[in-house]
Amino acid sequence: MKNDDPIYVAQPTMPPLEEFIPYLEEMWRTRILTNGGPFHAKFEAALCEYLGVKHISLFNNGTIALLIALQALRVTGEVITTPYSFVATAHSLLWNGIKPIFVDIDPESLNLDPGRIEAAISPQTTAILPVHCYGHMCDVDGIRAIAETYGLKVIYDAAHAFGVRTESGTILDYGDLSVLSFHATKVFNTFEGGAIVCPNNTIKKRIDQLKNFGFIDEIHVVMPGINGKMSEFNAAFGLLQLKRLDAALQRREAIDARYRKLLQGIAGIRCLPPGIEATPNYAYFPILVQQAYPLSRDGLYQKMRERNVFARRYFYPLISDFPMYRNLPSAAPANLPNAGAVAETILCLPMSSNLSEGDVDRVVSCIAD
Ligand code: T4K
Repeated sequence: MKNDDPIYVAQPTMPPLEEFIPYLEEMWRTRILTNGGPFHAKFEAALCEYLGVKHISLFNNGTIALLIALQALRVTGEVITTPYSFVATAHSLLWNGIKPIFVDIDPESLNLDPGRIEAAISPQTTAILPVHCYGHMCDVDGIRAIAETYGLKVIYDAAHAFGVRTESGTILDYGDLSVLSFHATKVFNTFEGGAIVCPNNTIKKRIDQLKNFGFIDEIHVVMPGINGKMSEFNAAFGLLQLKRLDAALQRREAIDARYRKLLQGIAGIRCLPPGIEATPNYAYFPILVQQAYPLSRDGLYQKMRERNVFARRYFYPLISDFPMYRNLPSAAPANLPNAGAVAETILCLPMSSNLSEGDVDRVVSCIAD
């Protein structure tokens, strides 16, 4: 990379083009392009094995997967969720005619604070939709305890959490369902894509029907489904991507370590502490720009842009500040002080397996000089 080439917050990991050609040739030969073809079946099986889960249903993106996860569990009424996420999290509720109830985050983990959930539960509450933000594990035990007490479903938005593991196994086993995103900007990408991790075959079957218009065979439609299918192109690409994933994750770990080392001691810059998960995925590298730093967060963001380094303010504004949410009582800033404070100071630095040490040094020099 030339010294002044742009550095973006994310950049997809991709295999050498020539390795994908045989997969394309196979698709040209069979002319099976979608609707659950051979690459789709192989990719589902390979993902189950890689992630250590029993059942998975592939999707065309993470947002449709979220919509269908809520449909699959027949979630209605009110759902407790975090304001500190990508807007798709709450949009999936509105698209299902569900009222989001925003609950504040824990200031350290930046995930939904279980200690505040109980006060937000009403007779209409049917589920909790937490996010493993930046791939950092939620307080899954705290959330489970509340869900069990009140008989609520739990759907984890695990869009950032591909490959994250606890001491005992995958993070994707918590809750009733977990939803993944394979968008280009994610740790693992299939261009666009997503998935729902399901605990058993019964729910997987329902999900598979919901994403295929509600068909159960050629002539019977039993529910108002949607088109959420992943194409053969995306599935084949995913299959190939899995081969290099471990190397990409190792690279991310090294970049994370370099950032932490170089940013240490810069007054007013705070790195987020590592999460509680045993195997992180280093999906993002967020910093908090605090008062002791000579520039505001937005000042630093601008300065970096001028040097062709494109950090991003994930997640500012809060979801609860967008027009379709801000009139909800739970969206009031006074209800969400931790999320509000973090949204004002957060900056996600470039993070991808393609970054060189020189790139990381260039990013840090924008902050340090
Ligand atoms: N839940 C959560 C918690 C999520 O974070 C997301 C998505 C979802 C649900 C929904 O999943 P999907 O339906 O997307 O599968 C990006 C992504 O579009 C979005 O997937 C992601 N979260 C969100 C956090 O970030 P933008 O609008 O910031 O992306 P964009 O296009 O500005 O890309 C950022 C940078 O990445 C670009 O400046 C350059 C680089 N880039 C991007 C693309 C698309 C590339 O190098 N190549 C590319 O193809 O939303």
